Amino acid sequence: MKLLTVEQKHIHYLKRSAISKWALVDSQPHHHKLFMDHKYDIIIDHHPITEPVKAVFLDIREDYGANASIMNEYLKAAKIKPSPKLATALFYGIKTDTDNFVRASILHDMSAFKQLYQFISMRMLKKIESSEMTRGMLPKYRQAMERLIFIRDIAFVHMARVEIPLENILDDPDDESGLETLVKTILKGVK
Ligand SMILES: [Mn+2]
Repeated sequence: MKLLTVEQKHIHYLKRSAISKWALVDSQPHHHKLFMDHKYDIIIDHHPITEPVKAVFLDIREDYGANASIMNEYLKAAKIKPSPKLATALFYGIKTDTDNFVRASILHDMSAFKQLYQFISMRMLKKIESSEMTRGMLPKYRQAMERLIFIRDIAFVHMARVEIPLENILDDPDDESGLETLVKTILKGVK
């Protein structure tokens, strides 16, 4: 987010009255309690539909491994050439969401990946990929592993105050293989 200079605000700090259209991307209202009490104008997602979803414009494609692949098709249909930043962000989104193409339903993702490749900034991509873990973060990870407890098959870690953004620890918090992602992220950083 920092490298791509994407400005983001927590939903708590949004002035609701100043927003005329609500869009939800890569998720569905019942996925999080903060998402539930809105009427959405747009919902674009690729997660399986497990509960009825309503929006003025609804586009849920379960056969896409990455939401970024769907977004790429919108750009293509509108004949918009993505900027290097946008292309790199979508490209990285496809890489991580398909776990470098080892997850199911990747056909559409491969074609989006191929199309975006010509527009990306390799320098920026390399920077993003190597920024996932820094030396300074390792002690926190060690602490996390030491504090890890299991309650049935759910892993819990209480970290008190942490300065590392949570998305650095868990790529996709609603991912069922969250623990696997966590361990993999650590191994990736340590190698
Ligand atoms: Mn996704």
